[in-house]
Amino acid sequence: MSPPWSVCRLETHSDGRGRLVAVEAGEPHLPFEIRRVYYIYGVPAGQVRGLHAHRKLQQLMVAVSGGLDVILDDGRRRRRIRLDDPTTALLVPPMTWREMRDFAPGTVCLVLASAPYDESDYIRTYESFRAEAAVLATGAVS
Ligand code: T46
Repeated sequence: MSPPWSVCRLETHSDGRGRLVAVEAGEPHLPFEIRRVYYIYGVPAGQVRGLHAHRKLQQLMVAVSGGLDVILDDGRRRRRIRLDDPTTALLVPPMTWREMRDFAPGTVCLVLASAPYDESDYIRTYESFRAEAAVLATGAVS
């Protein structure tokens, strides 16, 4: 069974003036309406971000500059994905534990999100995440 997250290639418009990438609602790699945009930058060497999951939020992540490792875990599988190309987008579905590590100097990570910021959507410990994911998995087969 394939993991619930996915990596896709964004179309680049290149000409003598440089390159442009557009992300537009309705495209297959963006299965949600964008309700929020934020970006992460200025991450000191060795710092780790994330370390949480979201109950409902969907996000599309792009390293528009530099690179970082995103570790994703759905409670059964764990994968480490290097984002270091502004034409590569990572779709992170709900109920996915994420950790962001090994930021290169100068990294800017753009995130498109399906909902406004909501602290109650966060699961902040891995143990709680595993427990909630297990309950959902049980519900799915019964
Ligand atoms: C995620 C990963 C990829 C806001 O006020 N509004 C916002 O939209 C966000 C995202 C954060 N904040 C505040 C909350 C904290 O006081 O900014 C501060 C840092 O947020 P946080 O510690 O959650 O940052 P990360 O990098 O650990 O996680 C963020 C997102 O929160 C999260 O949804 O998936 O990036």
